[in-house]
Amino acid sequence: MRSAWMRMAVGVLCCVLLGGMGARIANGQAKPAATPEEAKKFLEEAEQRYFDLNNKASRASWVQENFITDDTEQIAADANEILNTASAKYAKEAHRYDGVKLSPELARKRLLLELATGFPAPDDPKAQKELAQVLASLDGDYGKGQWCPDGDKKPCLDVTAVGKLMATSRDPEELKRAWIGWHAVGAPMRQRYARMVELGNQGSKELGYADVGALWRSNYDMPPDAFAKELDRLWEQLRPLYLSLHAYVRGQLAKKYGKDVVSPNGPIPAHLLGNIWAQEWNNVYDLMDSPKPAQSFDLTKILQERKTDPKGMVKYGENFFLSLGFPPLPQTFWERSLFTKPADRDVVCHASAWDVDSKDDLRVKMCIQITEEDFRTIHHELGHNFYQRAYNTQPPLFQNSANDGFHEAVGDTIALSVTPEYLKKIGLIETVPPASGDTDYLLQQALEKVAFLPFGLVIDKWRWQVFSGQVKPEQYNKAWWDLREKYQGVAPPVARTEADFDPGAKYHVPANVPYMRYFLARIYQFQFQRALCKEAGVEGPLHRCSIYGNKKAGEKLNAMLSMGASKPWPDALEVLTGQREMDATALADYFAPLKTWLDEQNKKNGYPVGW
Ligand code: X8Z
Ligand code: ZN
Repeated sequence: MRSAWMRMAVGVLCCVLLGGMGARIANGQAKPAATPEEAKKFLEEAEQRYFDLNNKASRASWVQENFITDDTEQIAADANEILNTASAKYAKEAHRYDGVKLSPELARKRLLLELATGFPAPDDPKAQKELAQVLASLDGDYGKGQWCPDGDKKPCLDVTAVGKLMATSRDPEELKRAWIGWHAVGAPMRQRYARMVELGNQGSKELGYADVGALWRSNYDMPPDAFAKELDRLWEQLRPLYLSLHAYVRGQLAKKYGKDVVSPNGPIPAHLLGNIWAQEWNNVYDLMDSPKPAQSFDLTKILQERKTDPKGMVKYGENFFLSLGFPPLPQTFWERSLFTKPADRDVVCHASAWDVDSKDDLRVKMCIQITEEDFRTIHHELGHNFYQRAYNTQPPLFQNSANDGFHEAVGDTIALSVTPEYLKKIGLIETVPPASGDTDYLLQQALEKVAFLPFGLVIDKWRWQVFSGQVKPEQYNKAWWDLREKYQGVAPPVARTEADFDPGAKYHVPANVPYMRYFLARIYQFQFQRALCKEAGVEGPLHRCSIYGNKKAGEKLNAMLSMGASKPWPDALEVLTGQREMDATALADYFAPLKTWLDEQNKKNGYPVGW
C-alpha cells in the first residue's frame, strides 16, 4: 500500500495481533448483541474505505516527499489526517465485534483493523488536525535539513553530502564539525516531538492501549511483554559477538587516531565510525588491519570505473530478482521513481520503496550514490517492492508483510547473496578471492550487520521509554545517550545538553517510523538465507552461498511473500524455514569463524573488551 516500511504516522495497515493478549487495558466500545453478519458487513466496508483512503494518503505523501513545500506539506497533512482519523475510528468500532465468532479469515481482518492505526489521533477534530500538521512538519524538516559549514554562506550540505563526508574523511576535527552540524537539525523539533507524543498517547489510550509503545509492541502475534522479552533474549545471544567486534574496531581506531581521541577502554566517539549515526561501520573497513587477500577488490571503485549510473545500479538489483523467477518491474517503475537528488528542490532523500496504488504502481525514492553501500541498499528497497507485488492479490487488509521485520529482511536476504562468486558471475570482478580471504570478507559483513544490532535496538527502546512517560521531555537527550552508551558503547564527540535533540537527526524519529523492525530483520535475513541456500542445494559455508539464478529458491521465497499478512508471522516463517521462532543461530553461525579471529586479535593486541 504505502511506502514499504509503512509510515505508522499515517495509520498504515500494520501487521498482526492476536487480540486481547494484554496490551489493551480497556475494551472501550463493547456493545452487546452484534451478529456475525453485522461484523462481516462492517469489516468489508471498513476494509474498502480504508484501502481507498490509504492510497490517497500514499499519493499525497509521495508528492510531499518529492517536492517539499508548504503547500505539499499541507496536502499530505490533510490526506493523512483523514486516513488517521478514519483508522482510529474503525479500530474502535472493530472492538465491538471482539466477542463475535467469525471465520478465521474475518477474525484476522478484525485484528488487523484494530491495529491498522500506528499512531492514532484522539477523537477530537482539533487534535486530529494538530497531529497531522505536526507529523508532516517534522517529516518535512528532516527532508529540508542541512548543514552549512560557513554559517549563512553557501554551499550547504544535505544529509547525503554529510553522509559522504563522514564516510570518507579521516580528519577527526572535520568529522566532529560535520557530526555537530548535522545533529543541529534535531534541536528545533523537540517541542513538536513532545506534543506529538502527547497526542499519540491520547489516541492510543482511547483505543485501550497504555501508550503508543504498547500499541507498537502489539503487532507481533504475541503478548507485547513477551515480544519485548524475546528481543532481549536475542540480543543476549548476540552480545558477545558484538563486544568482540567493538573491542577490535576500537583498538584499530585508537591506533589510527591516538589514545587521546579514542580511549582504549571507553565508548567509541560516535563521529569516527564512518556513519552520521554510527549505526553501521562498513565505511571504516579500510582502517582495519585484517589480512587482505591478493585478489581483494573494491566494489565502489569498480562501479565508478565502469561509469555505472543510478539506473544501472537499480538494474543490477532487478536482475537478481528476475534470476529467481520474479517478473520484471513495470515500465511505470522506471518512469516514476526518483533515483537522483534533484538540484532545484528539497526532497526526502532517505531511501524508501512504494506501491502507490496497491496494485502495481511500484516506485523507489532514493538519492543514489555509486557506492557499494548503495548497491546493497538498492537490493533492500527492491525487496520491499517485490514483496508488495507478491501480496497484491491478497485482500487489502492482508496486503502487508507477515510482520514489519519481514518487510525489511527480504532485500537484505538477497543482498547476502551478493557474494564474490556472484559478482564474478555477472562480470563485475574477474577473480574470486580464495578461502583465505574469508576472514576479511566476514569482517566487512560484520561491520555492516553486527555493528548495527544494538543500534537497531536502542531507537525504539528510547521511544518506548518516551511514550510510556518513563523519559520526560526534559530528559530526552540524556536518555538517548545513556542507551546509546549502554548498548552500543558509543559516545557523542562533544558534551550534549537538553538544548539538543539528537534523536531528531535520525530520519525514523521525525518520520515516526518504528525501528525495531530493522533489528528483527537482521536476525530474519540470516534465517531466510540459511533456508534458501538449503532449498537451492548449495553446500559449504553460508557466507559463500548465493542463490542467484535458482528458481527453486525463488519459488520458496515467493510462497512466503505471497501470503502477505494473511496468517500470523510464525506460519509465514515456517513456510520458508520450517521454523516457527526467531533464531539468532543463523547469524551467530555465519560469523562464528570471525568471532574466533576477533578474539585472537583482541588478545594478541591487548585490546580490552567492553567499556
Ligand atoms: O531506513 C532504512 C531503509 C529504508 S526502509 C533504507 N534502513 C534503516 C536505516 O537506514 O536506518 C535500512 C537499514 C536500517
Ligand atoms: Zn526498508
